Amino acid sequence: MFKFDCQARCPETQARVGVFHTPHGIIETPRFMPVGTLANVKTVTPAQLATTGAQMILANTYHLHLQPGEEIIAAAGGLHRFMGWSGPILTDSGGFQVFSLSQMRAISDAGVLFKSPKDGQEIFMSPEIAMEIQGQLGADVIMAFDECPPYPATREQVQAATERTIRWLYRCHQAHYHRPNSPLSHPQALFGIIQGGVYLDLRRACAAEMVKLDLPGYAIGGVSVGEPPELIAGVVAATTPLLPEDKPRYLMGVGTYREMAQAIAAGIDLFDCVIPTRLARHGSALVQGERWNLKNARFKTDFTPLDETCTCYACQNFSRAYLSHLIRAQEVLGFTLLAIHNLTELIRFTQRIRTAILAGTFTSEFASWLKPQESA
Ligand code: PRF
Ligand code: ZN
Repeated sequence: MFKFDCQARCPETQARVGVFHTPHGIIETPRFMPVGTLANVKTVTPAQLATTGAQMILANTYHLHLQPGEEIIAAAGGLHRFMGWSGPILTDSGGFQVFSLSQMRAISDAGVLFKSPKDGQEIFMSPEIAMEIQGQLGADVIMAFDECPPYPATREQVQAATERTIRWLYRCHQAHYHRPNSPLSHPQALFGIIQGGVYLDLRRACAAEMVKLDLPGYAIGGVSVGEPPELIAGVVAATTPLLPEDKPRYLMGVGTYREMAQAIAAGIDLFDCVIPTRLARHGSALVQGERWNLKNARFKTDFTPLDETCTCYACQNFSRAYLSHLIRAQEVLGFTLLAIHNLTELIRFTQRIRTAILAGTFTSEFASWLKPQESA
C-alpha cells in the first residue's frame, strides 16, 4: 500500500511520471487535485467530478472539525461514504487554515488555541488532535500538523516556525503510528510538510530532518502565501533533491500553469488549489492558459464552445453565449459548468505534461511555461 512507482524521468529536468497507490485507487502523477474543503467540491457532484479526470481530491480537517464535526463523518462510515466519493482522498491537517482563517488566541509547542469563526467558541488544536480528527475522517492521505509562517517574516520567525513544525511532525508520527485501535478498515499515509519560507538553507535543513522518519510522502508547504511567484520554483528546486525518489511529493496550494510546470520540472508530483472552482464561482473560465470573464460583452452572441479542444461536458454541449447568459443570470448551472470546465482544464494541463515527459518532449513542448514570466 502507498507504493509510488516512478515510470519515467525527464532527461533534462527533475520531472518524473509516477503512479501512487492508495487504498481507494491510484493517482497517475503529475496531477492536479481538486479541493473539496467541506466534503464537497463546490457546485460539482462526485459523478461530474469523475469526468474531469480527478483522481485524488482534498478535504479540510479544520473546516470539517468545525462543521459537521468528525464524529458525524465517522458515524457515516468515513469521508468516502459520507460524501459519495470512492476515489482517493487527502485531508489537510488544519495547520494552515488555523493560521489563515481564524482569530488566534495563543500558539505554543502544545498547540494552537483559536476562536471558531462560526460561533466564537474557543478551540484547541495540536498535532495529536489533528491526527485523531484525521483518523476519524478516514482519508487515504493525512497531513502533519504544521505552522505555516506568513510572508514576509523574519528569518528568526521562519526558523522558529520550521523547528516547531519538525517537533510537531515527530508527535504526529508518534500519535498516528501508535494509535491504539483505529476503526478504519484501511491504512492512512502520513505526509510531512516542509516549511522554511523563502530561506533555502532552512528548507534544506527541514527536509533533511523530516526524511529521517521515512514517511510515505512529503509536501512542501509555506509557498504561495503572498511571496512573488518567481520565488516558488527556487524553493522547490532547493528542497526536492533532499527527498527520496520513491515517495510522492506534493506542493500545497499551488495551481497556476507556470508554477505547476516549473515545480514539475523540479520534481513535484501533486498539486492542489482552489483557483479553478473559485474562478468558476466568479464567472471566469480558464481557457488555454488565460482567464476569461464570461460576463464580457464579446461572449453574448458567441455560439462556439468555450474551448473547442476541451473534452469536458461544458465544452461538448454548450456555447460561450449560453454560459455567459447563465453567469449573468447568476444561475447555479453556470457555476457548475464552469467548475467542470476549469477542473478539467487544469487536470488536463498536468496530464499533458505527464504525456510529454513519457514522450521525451516536456522541455520543448512546455518551453513557454518553463521560462520566467515575461514582464508586461
Ligand atoms: N500547510 C498546510 N496546508 C497548506 C499550506 C501549508 O503550508 C499551504 C501553503 N501554500 C496551503 N495549504 N498544512
Ligand atoms: Zn471544457
